[in-house]
Amino acid sequence: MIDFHYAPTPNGWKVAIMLEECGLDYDLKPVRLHEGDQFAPDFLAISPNAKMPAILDHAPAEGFGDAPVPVFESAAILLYLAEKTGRFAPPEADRLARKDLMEWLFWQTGSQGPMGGQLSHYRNYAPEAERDYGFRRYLGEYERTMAVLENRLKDRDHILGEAYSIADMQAFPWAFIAKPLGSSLDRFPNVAEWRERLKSRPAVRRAIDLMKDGQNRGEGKRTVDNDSGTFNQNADRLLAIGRGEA
Ligand SMILES: N[C@@H](CCC(=O)N[C@@H](CS)C(=O)NCC(=O)O)C(=O)O
Repeated sequence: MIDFHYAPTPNGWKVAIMLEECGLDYDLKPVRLHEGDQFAPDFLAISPNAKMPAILDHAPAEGFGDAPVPVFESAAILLYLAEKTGRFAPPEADRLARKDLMEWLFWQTGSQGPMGGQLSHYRNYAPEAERDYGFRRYLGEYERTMAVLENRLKDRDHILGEAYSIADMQAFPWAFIAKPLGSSLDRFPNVAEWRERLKSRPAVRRAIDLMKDGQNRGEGKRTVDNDSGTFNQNADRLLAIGRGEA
């Protein structure tokens, strides 16, 4: 059994998609980000970055030892699960395809994800008075990454080519929410088609519907202006936790 520490956000969906695609049994452990669950010692032991998604695999594959295996960072989790199941990643022996896979996982982790995340913050949650420059800056950066994806998907159905893989699962959620981010896929038709292709997969739909009612949006949306407990990660807090003071 796999404990799946999850909140219904694009980063959470990446792992939900893989678990659903593989039909793996998982025990859903909701992380209530506005309640500060990400700072609980038990959670930090699994995810020292104090962010979800994270997993705890109680039945790891041979070679991982006897204790349950914790994994944090979405791309690392997807790779771990791909290796565990032998699915949705090119085989180790295909060195070139493996290299491609690593490139696109790192690209998402280092470029598309952080730009989308900051765009989301400025568009949806930043103090009203301070939104403008941050929004424009990250919209441009996010759309730049969409252009990279657009070019990659020219003449390809999926990021690695023919085969659907964890590289697609990693990048899809941030393209899926282009509109709520204040962007649009109109200029990126290859991305728009790929998004539809993935969205039509039953496993992807189950994943993006997981705990849908718990999404931070609509009426009652928590923002920096109305909720001091949300979006409140900082160095002081983590250092205090490290000293055992919090
Ligand atoms: N690079 C990380 C990003 C994870 C991340 O940013 N998670 C957010 C939710 S989408 C989180 O847990 N935020 C809690 C907080 O900032 O307090 C990954 O891909 O796993």
